[in-house]
Amino acid sequence: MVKRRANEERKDRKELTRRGFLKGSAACGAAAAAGMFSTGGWLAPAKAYAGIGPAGAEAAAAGNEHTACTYHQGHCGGMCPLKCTVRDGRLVKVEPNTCVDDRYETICLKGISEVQHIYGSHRIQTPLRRVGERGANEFEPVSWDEAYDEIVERLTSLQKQHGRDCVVVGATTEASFPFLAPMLGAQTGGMGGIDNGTGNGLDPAIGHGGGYAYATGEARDWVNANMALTVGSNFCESTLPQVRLFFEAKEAGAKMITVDPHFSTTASKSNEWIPITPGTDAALFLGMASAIVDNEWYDEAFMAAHTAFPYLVDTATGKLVRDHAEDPAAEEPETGEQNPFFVWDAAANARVPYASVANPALEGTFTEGGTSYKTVFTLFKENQKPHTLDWAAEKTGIPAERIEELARAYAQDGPASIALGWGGNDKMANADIAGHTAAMLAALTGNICKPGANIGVFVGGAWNGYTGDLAAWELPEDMTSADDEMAAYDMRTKQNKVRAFICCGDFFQQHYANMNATVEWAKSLDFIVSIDPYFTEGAKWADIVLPACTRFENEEEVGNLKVGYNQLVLQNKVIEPLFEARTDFRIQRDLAERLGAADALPKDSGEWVAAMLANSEDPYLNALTVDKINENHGAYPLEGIEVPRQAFPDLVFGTTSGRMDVYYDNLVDFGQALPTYEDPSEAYDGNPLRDTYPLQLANVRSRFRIHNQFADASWIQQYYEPYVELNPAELDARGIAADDTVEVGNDRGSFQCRVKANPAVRPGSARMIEGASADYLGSGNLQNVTNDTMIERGYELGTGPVIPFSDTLVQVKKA
Ligand SMILES: Nc1nc2c(c(=O)[nH]1)N[C@H]1C(S)=C(S)[C@@H](COP(=O)(O)OP(=O)(O)OC[C@H]3O[C@@H](n4cnc5c(=O)[nH]c(N)nc54)[C@H](O)[C@@H]3O)O[C@H]1N2
Ligand SMILES: Nc1nc2c(c(=O)[nH]1)N[C@H]1C(S)=C(S)[C@@H](COP(=O)(O)OP(=O)(O)OC[C@H]3O[C@@H](n4cnc5c(=O)[nH]c(N)nc54)[C@H](O)[C@@H]3O)O[C@H]1N2
Ligand SMILES: [Mo]
Repeated sequence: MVKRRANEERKDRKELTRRGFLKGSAACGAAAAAGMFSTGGWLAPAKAYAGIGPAGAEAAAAGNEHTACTYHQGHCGGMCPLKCTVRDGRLVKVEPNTCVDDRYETICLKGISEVQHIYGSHRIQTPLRRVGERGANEFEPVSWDEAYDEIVERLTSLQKQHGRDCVVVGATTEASFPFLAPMLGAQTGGMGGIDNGTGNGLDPAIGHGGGYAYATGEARDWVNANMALTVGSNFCESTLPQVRLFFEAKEAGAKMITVDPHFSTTASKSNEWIPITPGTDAALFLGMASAIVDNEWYDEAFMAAHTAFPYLVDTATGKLVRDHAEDPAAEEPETGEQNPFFVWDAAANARVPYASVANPALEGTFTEGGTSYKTVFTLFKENQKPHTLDWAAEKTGIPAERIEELARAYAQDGPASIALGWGGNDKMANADIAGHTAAMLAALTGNICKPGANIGVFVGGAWNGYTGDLAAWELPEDMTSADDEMAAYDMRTKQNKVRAFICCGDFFQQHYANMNATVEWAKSLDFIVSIDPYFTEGAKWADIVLPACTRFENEEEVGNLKVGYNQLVLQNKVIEPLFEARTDFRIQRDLAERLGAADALPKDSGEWVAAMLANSEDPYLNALTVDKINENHGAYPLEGIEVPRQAFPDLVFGTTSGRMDVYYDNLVDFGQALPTYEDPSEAYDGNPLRDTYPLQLANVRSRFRIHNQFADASWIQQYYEPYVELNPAELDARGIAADDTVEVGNDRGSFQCRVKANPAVRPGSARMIEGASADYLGSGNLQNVTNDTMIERGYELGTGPVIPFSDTLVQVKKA
């Protein structure tokens, strides 16, 4: 099954630096492209293009051309099912698939451009071994056998010395490595600190998104809303495959309002754009809450029946009153049924378990047996006192009347949805407070889990649509990954046992702020492996670099099966692996053979995919087969998707008490049991650091990239190459001209790149699309300047602190 290649084969290879090596390959790729087709050619239907004259038709008939289906990248929420045309072994055309129904037939510029990008200049062509200093970026090509031998030898000896869990396998979303950490007994590093800022505050009140603020419904539901209020998301770029849903809602009469410091694409497509001071989303929501409370626009019946507002709090401790003290040794926290919360029964003038009265007191201070209680709503009203409309206006820069009218419309004109983001305020240290306050707004008004009224991040679709319960491959019991000693972001600064890191994707660039700190740590590790189709920034610190396949390449007919937006998508072989690339599955399988773990893994990816279906507990899925999915062109609808998915339609939430648990008594010591405004950690007005570094640097996503991907998609580069954007007034003030090369810096570090003048960017901020490695910038990397302060409160939150990438102040100077 695994073809072993003699080491000798590689001996005659000239040693090359990585740069030299990639350059050579780029020239090769370009020549091949020029020889194969013109850009006019790929636009024509593949068969017709091949068939200019009868000779082409013959070629097609002779089997030189075929189509095959796969899926595309998933991190943009796409996972678009693609129909690919291959001619003479080369991918020549990528089209939307004809599969489920035309609502799911999507493709974007990134998908189309793969005919060029998979042959791009940064593809790694062969395994590489570091020859120079760590980070000197000097590598020699080696054979797979040499690479594997070195990996196994180094990992085994490190594990003998320091324990099995001295290894971390860090896999990004796009990489597929479910077997590697278990078979090594390695830690996984988690995806800690990313996209969890707002969710940390929102989810405990709803129990839906596991700390990630996934919306309680789909964007398809916006058509039912009277207003969809987007705050901190640029859906029209960050969910390109479903952007149609935004316009359908707008045409159906939903008022699309976007709150964003910058005139984003989504703002420009909305009915209204409301500019806001960066990092102050919590202040906007708190101001809205005050307007709702002061004007009594709230929904008392909903609050009494479905939220924690009537629950009693012991005023001495700030803790919610429950039936009995929880057993600290208990594995699972007790539910509200097992250990009830209490409310005040006015008729009986006594505290009673919450489920026992229909009309508990919403407000009041009560005393019983010497203990004084207040309801959550009473405490909330007290806590709102400083959060007045005028205060909110001052913080956010949004006029008080506008905040008040927004609150009124949200509460009174419903149904209304709030669309939060992962890319805006989420990347500020105070994001949880905004999430918590957003939950308050829904709890006050009942704008939740009914048509037109949902809340959370709608970006992606795959994260709030139907999920599909594919079976995981069962590994032997003793084959499990190790407990994570700490989150990966803490490994740089806190004592730990990690000696080796396997990066599947670019963990080092993408999962840490403050690159210089990351690099120092990377240099101190004993062994680093990078596995990726492309040569990443993090690969520069690796000892061994392995070339992975893209979605289009496979050794086998069937590669993988995933859940995309409301459908199953199958990865079929489109072309043979390019260069010497191997699939993620094969790399794991090869390593398993060397580690004596092969029997535990599927023997090939076909067996793996078949088991995902056959072993699923869902009868709809286990009745499916690969053949059946392929009869439907490699994509298959999940069950019930005609109706948009709705979380908690019966208003029984996934919380401890089953209601919206809006009071967080685990945060009493931080003064955040109820949302209380705090500034971001660095990028706030009035920070003295602003005298030196006056600009906040917003990190955003764009339709031209997926994080660090598509940097070497040269067709896309014609429209976008990495730059920082500033308002023209900020450029003038610095004597910088558009397109100049600038240095962006602060005390953590600096980088250089070109600058664009853009009046859509808010004065006082700079904006940059995250993800470009130093190879595409003048020098350095965006991550050199980003803020890696992890605030103390964060460690009390469900998914730990958020990395505040955009909570960053910089100065921009002409380079
Ligand atoms: N400064 C700053 N940093 C940020 C952010 C920010 O706003 N600012 N945003 C953060 C956010 S929100 C996120 S989610 C992360 C995302 O960052 P990642 O989690 O790193 O992103 P992904 O897109 O999942 O992974 C992309 C990597 O996987 C590789 N890849 C693609 N397909 C495959 C495959 O089949 N096999 C293998 N082995 N590799 C493959 C790609 O070449 C690429 O290197 O970045 C975070 N980093
Ligand atoms: N094409 C594409 N799509 C993607 C991705 C990609 O890389 N490319 N990445 C995916 C991933 S992992 C993620 S996390 C999502 C993120 O998706 P989104 O949450 O939509 O994030 P962004 O696209 O970065 O847009 C963030 C918006 O918030 C605004 N903003 C910045 N600071 C603030 C603030 O303080 N308050 C408010 N109200 N707004 C602010 C920015 O100007 C920007 O318009 O996108 C996903 N989709
Ligand atoms: Mo993300």
